[in-house]
Amino acid sequence: MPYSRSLVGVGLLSLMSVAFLPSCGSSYSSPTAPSSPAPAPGPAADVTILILGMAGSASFSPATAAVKVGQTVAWKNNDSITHDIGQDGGAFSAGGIGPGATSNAVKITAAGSLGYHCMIHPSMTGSLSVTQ
Ligand SMILES: [Cu+2]
Repeated sequence: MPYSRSLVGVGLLSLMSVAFLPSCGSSYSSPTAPSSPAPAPGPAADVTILILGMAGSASFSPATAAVKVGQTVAWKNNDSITHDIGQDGGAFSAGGIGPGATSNAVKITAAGSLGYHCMIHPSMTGSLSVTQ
């Protein structure tokens, strides 16, 4: 006498606690971005030379820049890679200049023709024609 008995419906009433707690992050208080003034660009140099790319003696504009003793010179890198400007004799260095950046202003203290080049790409050459 088969007597099958199906126990159906032992409902496990999982009482899901449906607590709609108001999410406490509803206030969009963006972190107060202190609108700090943009970092002051360094003092503008008297003469700014553009770095155009690795083009030998045409890497800089102007290729020969006229400078007076006591003036400052900076290089603005219009290329897409970093350059590092140094005087041929090591008298000055503008340091590494990232793409789009402008070097620190370098003060020129002696008259004459000062050749410089890129320390990374020595084929990039330029010069300063420094007069009193
Ligand atoms: Cu370079």
